[in-house]
This record gives sequence, structure tokens and C-alpha cells, in this order.
Amino acid sequence: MNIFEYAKSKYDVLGIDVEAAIRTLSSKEISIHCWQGDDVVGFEQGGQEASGGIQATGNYPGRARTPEELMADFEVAIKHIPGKKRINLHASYAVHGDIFADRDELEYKHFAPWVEFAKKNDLGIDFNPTFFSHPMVKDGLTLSSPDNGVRAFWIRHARCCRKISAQIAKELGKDVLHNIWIPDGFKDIPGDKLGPRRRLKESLDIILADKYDGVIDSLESKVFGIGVESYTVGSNEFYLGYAASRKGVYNLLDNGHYHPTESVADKISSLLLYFDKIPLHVTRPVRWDSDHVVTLNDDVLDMAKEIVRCDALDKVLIGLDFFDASINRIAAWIIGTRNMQKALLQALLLPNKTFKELQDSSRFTELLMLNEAVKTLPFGVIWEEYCRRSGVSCDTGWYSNIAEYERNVLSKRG
Ligand code: RNT
Ligand code: ZN
Repeated sequence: MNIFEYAKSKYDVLGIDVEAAIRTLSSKEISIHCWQGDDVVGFEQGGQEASGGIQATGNYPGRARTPEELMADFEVAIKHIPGKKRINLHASYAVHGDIFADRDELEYKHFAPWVEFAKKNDLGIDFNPTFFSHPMVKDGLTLSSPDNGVRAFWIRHARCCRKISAQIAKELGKDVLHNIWIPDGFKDIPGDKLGPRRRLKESLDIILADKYDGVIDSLESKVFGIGVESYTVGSNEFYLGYAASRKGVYNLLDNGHYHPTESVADKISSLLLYFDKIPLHVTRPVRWDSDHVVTLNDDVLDMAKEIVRCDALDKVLIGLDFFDASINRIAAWIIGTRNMQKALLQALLLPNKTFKELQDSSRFTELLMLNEAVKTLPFGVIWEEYCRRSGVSCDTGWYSNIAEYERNVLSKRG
């Protein structure tokens, strides 16, 4: 018996179908964020580092500076990632020709090269309007600003982005998730919390009034950001209420955006009773929303378990959101994405039906015993087999290729 057959037999005993788990995993798309490749800078004139409470720290050599470089790096990364993939774009990654278009003038043509790229690499696309790193962010505010001109600018921006998303969806024949995150908030004690939220609600009503086929709309809440420690306009309650009261608008959960002991995994089953989709940003907050590379930690495993146990793989749209500028950026993509997939595979390889039965028949001692017993199943063997069948190397096998690319390409960038 080879080692894979042996590992499989261990799962068989518990009634777990390894082949079915592998099949399910290989069909689940993971949306990989383009912004890990360039520290969230984008391609605008004088491309600035991210503002609005998000920060990529580190200065590892080889940041992608142009669409060509970012696309080339992304292509290298996805060669080492099994399964189905999407690319998550931000409006600040528009490909400008000779004429620069500001955020409120963006058109489909600025993203046509990305669509070509996606077609060539068999990727879906997701899209985000960019409400940060721009002079029209006034006093930290965008859609909730008291200044009519500021609000109008950002409303125009989001409206072009939804239109672009619809066109991308049409070109690819695949839905596009259009996710709105704004940095709006205050560093210190606000004098009025209601006004900004009322203005944000009104802005969203205008932005979302146009109906587009193929566009899934989501809103991403946050608890605080650097420089906006005291108040965030787009809080969880704000967006949850907004999404629940509108048809086809969803609440995106980023697991770096809650109080440190709040579990995003625990939110999934509740939201599923009210929404037919849950978009996610999977990240790794270390003490704050630091967006470290996703590791195979309990947070991520718990989210994966909930997605699988709630039979919600087709309802939960998994996107990643981390940006580490202190390590090889391509390796960061590979490590983070593969960890998300590993978490899903582990969740698929659990005796989930038995767990439910034990709970419903109040056999809690056995439930605890089994929960612990499954932790030492030979998961690594199944993961390796999955990588082998997908034509990608095992966990340590891809690194030499990235090191070589670093030597030959990345280290030559200025
Ligand atoms: C910020 C949000 C948001 C961004 C990206 C770049 O805290 O998580 O999703 O990280 O849009
Ligand atoms: Zn996010």
C-alpha cells in the first residue's frame, strides 16, 4: 500500500471520502488580490503608498511598478497555486495610456488589458473602487464627507467602477464581486456620529441605484484604522443593516476588521440565514489589522470549517487581503493562497456529519474526543497528493523557482 492509500484508509475509517474532498477543493475559486504584488501602490501618476489607515511595511526589493511587471509576477505566483483562481483588482490598477484618467473618469478600456490577462490565465476578476491614496480624500473622508463636492467625486468614482465591473462580467461570462471599502473615520472623539453615517447611506443609495447583471455588490466594514482610532463611519452594524435592508447587497467580512477576540468564523452561520452570499477577505491581523500573510492558523481553519459544515462553499466568496512588503511578494501570494486552500481541504476532511450527530444526541464527551482525534490525521499526505494531481509542487518545492526569479528579474528592478 502506498502512503496515499494508507492515509486514505485512515480517513475511510471515519467515513470521510478523500476523493470527494479533493474534487470539491479543486473546483473552489480563491480570489487573489493584486495589491500584494506592489504594496497597494497602483499605477497612478506619482503612485503613492497606501493611505487611509492601511499600511504595507517593509522594503523588500522587486516591487512591481508597472502593469507588465505586476502581471508577470502574478503569472509566476499562480503557477505554484493549485485549483481555480480569480484576480482581485483595485481601481488604482487602471492601465492608463498616454492620457491619464482620474478616478471619476475611469472606463472599461482602462481594465481591458486585465480582462485579456484573465482570459489568458483562466481567471475570474473581482473589483474594488479605490477610496484612498488620493487628494480628494478630505480630512480622511470620502462618501461620508460634509463637503458636497467630495461626496460627489467619490460617488462618480464608484458609479464608474460598477459600470466597469458589469462590462468585465460580460466579457468574461462570470460574475464580478464589486466591493466598497472606505477609510472614513476620525482620530479623536467625534462631535457627531450620526451625520457621517447618514451621508454614507445616502451616497450608497445613489451608487447602488443602477442595476447591473453580473455584478455582486458588497460593503466592507471595519472597526478602526491607523489614524482613525476613535470612530469608523462604515462600522459592522452600519453595513449589516444596510445590506439586510437592500436586495442583492452583501456584507463583506474581513477577519482583520473586528475586535481581537471576535470570531469571524462564528458570524458565517448567522449571516447564511439571511443572505445567499457572504464575501470574505481572509487575512492575518497581528495585534491590529496588520494584514500579514495568511497562515494555516486556527482563525482560518475555523472559517473553513464553518464554510464546509454549513454546506456553503458556493455561497461564500473567498478573497484574500494581505500585503507584506518585507518578504518576497510572489512567495507571499503563494504561501497565503495555499494556506487558504489547505484550510479548506482540512475542513473537507473532517467527519462533519458525525460531529453534528454527536451534538444532536448530546454525546459531548465523544464530540470532544473526536474533535481532538482528527487533529493528528495524516492530512499532509492528502495535501501533497492534491498538489501532485494539480501539477504544482509540494510546500517546499516551489521556493527555488521563486528564488531564481528573484535573482534574474526582481533584483534587477530599481
Ligand atoms: C482595508 C480593507 C480593504 C483593503 C483593500 C486594499 O482595511 O481591508 O479591503 O485592504 O481594499
Ligand atoms: Zn479587506
